Formats: sequence, C-alpha cells, structure tokens
Amino acid sequence: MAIEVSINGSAAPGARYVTWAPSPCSARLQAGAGATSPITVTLRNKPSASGGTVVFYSKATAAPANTLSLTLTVGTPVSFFVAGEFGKASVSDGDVALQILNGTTVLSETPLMVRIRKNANTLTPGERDRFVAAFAQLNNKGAGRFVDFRNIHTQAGKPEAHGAPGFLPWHRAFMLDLERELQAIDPSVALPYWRFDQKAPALFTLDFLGSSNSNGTVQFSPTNPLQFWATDGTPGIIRRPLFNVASEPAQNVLTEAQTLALGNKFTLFRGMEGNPHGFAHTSFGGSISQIPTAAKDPLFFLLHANVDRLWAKWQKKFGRFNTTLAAAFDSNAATGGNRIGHNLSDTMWPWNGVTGTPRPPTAPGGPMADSPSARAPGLKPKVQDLFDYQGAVAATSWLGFDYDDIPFA
Ligand SMILES: [Cu+2]
Repeated sequence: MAIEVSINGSAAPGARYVTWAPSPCSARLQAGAGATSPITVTLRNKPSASGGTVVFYSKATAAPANTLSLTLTVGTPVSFFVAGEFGKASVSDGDVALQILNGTTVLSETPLMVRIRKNANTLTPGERDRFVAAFAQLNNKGAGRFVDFRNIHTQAGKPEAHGAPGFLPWHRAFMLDLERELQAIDPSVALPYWRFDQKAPALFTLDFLGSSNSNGTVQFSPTNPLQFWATDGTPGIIRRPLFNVASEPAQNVLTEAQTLALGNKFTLFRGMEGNPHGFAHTSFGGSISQIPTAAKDPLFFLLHANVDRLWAKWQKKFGRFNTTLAAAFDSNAATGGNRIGHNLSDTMWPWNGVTGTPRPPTAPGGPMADSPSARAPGLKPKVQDLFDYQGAVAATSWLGFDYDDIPFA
C-alpha cells in the first residue's frame, strides 16, 4: 500500500519545512496492489535520538499530540496538521521523519525539517557553516544577487523603511526576502539572529561573521567563504566594534526586558528603532553604522533578525498580531495618514516596483521572493501582510518562519 503525503499543500520535497505553527497536510491512500480500504493508520515521529520533533493535530485548533490516528480510503486525501514541537527544532535538513503505520507496518516515511531562526551564538558548527556558505554564494564575490539587498537599504530606501511606523513591517519583509534567497541556495538555512543585548562570543569569530583587526578590517579563517565578500567593487568588510565582542553586549542597548517594557501600544514600542536598534548599529564604526552602507555587512541581517524577533516577542506578549487592533500599529495608518509605504494598506517599495516621487527613483531586486512552503506575503506585500507571521489570525498569512524562543501564539 502506498500513501502520498502532502506538506503545506504540496507533495513536493521543497515544501517539507515546518515551524511552530500548524502546517496543513494531507495523506492519501493510493490505489494499487494491496490497497484495502478503509484502513486505520497512525502518524508518528520516527524514533530518533537527535534532530527535530513534530507534533500532530487533527484540526489546527485541536490539541497537539505525539501521534495521530486517521482513517484512509483509497483516493481521498485526509487532512491533518503538523508543527514543530516547541523547543525541538531541527539541526539539519530532513532530520525529522514522519512515519505512517498500519499496525506495526511502516507504510510511508516523509522527511521533514523544523526550520527555525535561532540565536546565532548557539548554532552548531554545521548550521553555522551552511548559513555562511549560502550567504557567501548569494554575494558570489560581489557578482551575485546580494547586490540588490545592498542597494535597497540606501538613502533612497530611508524614507520607505525608517523613521515611521512601517519600520518594523518593512524590515520583516526585507529579512524574509533575503532568507528565502538563502533557502533557494540551501533550504536548510534559517536566518540566525544576533541577540545584541547579550555577549555573542561565538558570532564574532574567524569561522562565522569574522573578527575585526585594529583597522576594522574583518578577518576570516581560510575555510570561511565570507573571506571573498565584496560590495560596490571593493573586497572585504569594515567593522570596528566599540565594545568587547567576546564579553559584552552591544553598547548601551536596552535589554530585551526593557525593550518589551516600552509599552503595550505599537506607537510606544516602535521607539525601539532608536534604542536598541539604532544603538546596536552604532556600536560599531564602519559600514553598519549608517543607513546607506549598513547592508554591505552581513551582520546587518543578523542584527535585524533580532529587531524582528523583538517585535515578534512583543506581539506575542500583548496579542498584537491582528491589524484590526488599534494598538497593533500606528493610529494614523488605517486612514492613510502616514507617509506612503507606512499605512496598513500601502504596498511596500521596492517589491511593488513603484518608482518616481514620492517613491524612490529605482526599485532594485524585483518582487518578494516566493517560497515553496509558504504562500504569504505575496509578491508585492502590503504593510498589513507582515503582522500575522505565524498565521495565528488567518492560516493563509503564515510567512514560514519562527524564532527558537517564541512559541506559536
Ligand atoms: Cu537597522
């Protein structure tokens, strides 16, 4: 008996990536030799000592369980849901196997990954090396697709993405776009975050994001492909830390607890664009300290993954995933009172391709990268499409990422 398993609405291997949010799945008993119908089957994790773990739900709103019983009849897909068990993320691609058993007979085995954004300081050497390799390949010694990301975050992008309420949703889209490009190179990669309010001695090393010499030139080990990093025709990265990267957090940044205590309304919380966000940037000399050049340094993306994580944590703490709640965003945004690009129903530059005043003169990079597992936020996302990243308000809003320390809402 053969069973076809679909994950995230697709039987393709590229869709077999889950997070803490329940992913829609189905199992279909196929016609053929030995197929008796109906049969009762059990879904479970293949017993394994390491790697990720998934849990099962009959409905997205049901309680998760370690196993699930389904009755299958030939030809008819039966739906169920799968999520990573919180705290049990994968460490490599396909390190979870979803088994379907009839009695003790294994009818099918589907490899899965619980793909989660993790604290960069805690990555395994394998996770670190795959991330660094994908990032280096995206840049391709300055000749790759990364040039668009570098060019988006410039003076032209400043009013589109900074100093106004859209700062957090815009940067969430920017991170997701880059992460999906990395995943097109290596689907096992998730964007790690630099928790800048803690020391991160494993991050500023020769094998990871590099170690700055006294001139601020970032040094890498001979095996680190980031040694070939180049932007704007110039090799290398200039980054001069103004703090001790081995033993200290970034300079004078608010702690996570202080950031979450900025207030329960978005208008208060978005003050974090100054501190800790701005302070984390200016904890260095070099390109990362200024908007037009910040995205030249790969560290930018780990810094902003943490900014995004802080917003996600704040959303979870105060229940701010639904844009119909006034406190979830800026009060002027629903009525179009903000600058274009900072209202809930505005599309965001550059993914919308719109150029000319009041938008910037160019729109580098084209539309938002698609994902084989998640359909949202679409090719031309609106500000409002970036709030419900876990699909907790509407399952179709799921953006396909999660953080290691923020459970499903
Ligand atoms: Cu920033």
